Amino acid sequence: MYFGKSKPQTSGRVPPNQNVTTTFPVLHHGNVPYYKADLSDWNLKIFGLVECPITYTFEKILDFPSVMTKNDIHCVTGWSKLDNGWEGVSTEILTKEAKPLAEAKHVIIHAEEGWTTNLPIQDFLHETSLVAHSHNGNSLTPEHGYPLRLVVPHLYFWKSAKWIRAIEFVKEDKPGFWEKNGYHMYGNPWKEQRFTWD
Ligand SMILES: Nc1nc2c(c(=O)[nH]1)N[C@H]1C(S)=C(S)[C@@H](COP(=O)(O)O)O[C@H]1N2
Ligand SMILES: [Mo]
Repeated sequence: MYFGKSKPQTSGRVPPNQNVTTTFPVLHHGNVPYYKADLSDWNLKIFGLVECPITYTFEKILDFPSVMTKNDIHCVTGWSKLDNGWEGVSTEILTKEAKPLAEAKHVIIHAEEGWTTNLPIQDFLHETSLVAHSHNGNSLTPEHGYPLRLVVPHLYFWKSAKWIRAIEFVKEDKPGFWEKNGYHMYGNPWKEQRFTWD
């Protein structure tokens, strides 16, 4: 039972100054990459402060135990999209074989065209963080990050890099593409950490 609230399913789920959309907007800087059908021109490198740097093919990514999650995403430009179903690999499982060193405190995600974003290691390895190859039961479309994107639902969605190609473990935090352009180094949507000065 609920008492006159028109949207009980969204109450408490939408961060301040966000509007729920049922569409899936496409947002990025740069060009959408296209790959060969067999993805032989794609790989994912894990490097930096790790004991065993490693490069994975897409086939190998699919060999990892798969996770399915459902979550809400919040874009810094003001839209939120609820109940996204993702399938992929947990970030912790993905990077375990590389053995991140104790000095590693931050992660830089490298995407196509040199686009980067930064986040603390505990947010990258958070239990709800994953690299996803599917959204709502379908393979990612090129516009939404095919073949693999990061999904970190507890931070603003710009941290969820599309077209990821490398994960770098580092000691010091370093601003990525949007962060150099004034976006917040952390990006907690519940605290409205949109810009550096927030
Ligand atoms: N490689 C890359 N990933 C990116 C971006 C980008 O410019 N390049 N933009 C981010 C931003 S600002 C948002 S809101 C989301 C949008 O994801 P979508 O286009 O799948 O909705 O992707 C994020 N990931
Ligand atoms: Mo965004």
